[in-house]
Amino acid sequence: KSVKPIVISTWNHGVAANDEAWKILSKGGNALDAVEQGVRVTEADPKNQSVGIGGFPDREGNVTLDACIMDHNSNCGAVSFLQHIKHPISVARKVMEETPHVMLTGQGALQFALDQGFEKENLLTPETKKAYEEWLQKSNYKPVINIENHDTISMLALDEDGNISGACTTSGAAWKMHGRVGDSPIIGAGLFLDNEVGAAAATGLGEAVIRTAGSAMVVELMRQGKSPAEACKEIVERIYNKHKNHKDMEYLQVGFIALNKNGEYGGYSLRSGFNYAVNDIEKGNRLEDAPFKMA
Ligand code: SD4
Repeated sequence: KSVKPIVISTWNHGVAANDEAWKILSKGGNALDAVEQGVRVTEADPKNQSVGIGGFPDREGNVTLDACIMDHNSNCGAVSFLQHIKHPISVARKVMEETPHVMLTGQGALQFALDQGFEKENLLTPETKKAYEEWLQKSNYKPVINIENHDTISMLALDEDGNISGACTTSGAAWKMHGRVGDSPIIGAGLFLDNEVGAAAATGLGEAVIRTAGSAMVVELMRQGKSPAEACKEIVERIYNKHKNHKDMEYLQVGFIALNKNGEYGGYSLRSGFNYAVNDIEKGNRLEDAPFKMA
């Protein structure tokens, strides 16, 4: 064991999630356990309105969750359009470890989760129910930059053995169409890693991240020699160029975080307001503002 561990995750809620991940990494534990346990903190927080319990519902009042997880052997698991289960990340891990598949969706994902012993819960809190009822009065669908639509937690970790894992979990865009799946459960879009190179993860408007295979491209740029920060910036520039005349541009926000095998990390977003939490041995757990292209 010779590598200095590090964990990075998206947004303010990353600080508490990193603390949990660090308990594992600092004791020589593995990155896969660290990222799963880390993002479970955010999933379980009913006050967080974009992940797990307490996430904003879709247009019909259903909370539907997306998540994926990936390890250093390129094993991966995902669930999408999953209802009634508070910890989709752990269901995703079970898909990875207990099935011949990578992704289960909707009813099938729920059935699998129940078979695995997960409990069915009501994920709509009094607060999100009230917000939904207020939203219903106008039923206006327009994503809001950096606010409720853009608070997925993505986490990347490097452990003492030099292995990388990543996790991504979200309730997706608030007031989305029933059945809509974003980038977050899609390996290559919301999350990607290659243990020879590094890892990347996304937050923001999932449609734009899927169109550009965002996280996979960030990892590929790092393979070609870019630093994590440079790679994130180049993909955000590409997303901007592809979308500058697109109808989504008005409310487009995307942000990426990346981590390489040497423990170097970085992030970049299209618009201001994106931050990420980083924890390592030297500087402890802190929030950093990502550089961005436009205000
Ligand atoms: C999605 N990417 O479902 C997610 C939303 C998000 O931060 O990232 N919020 O499109």
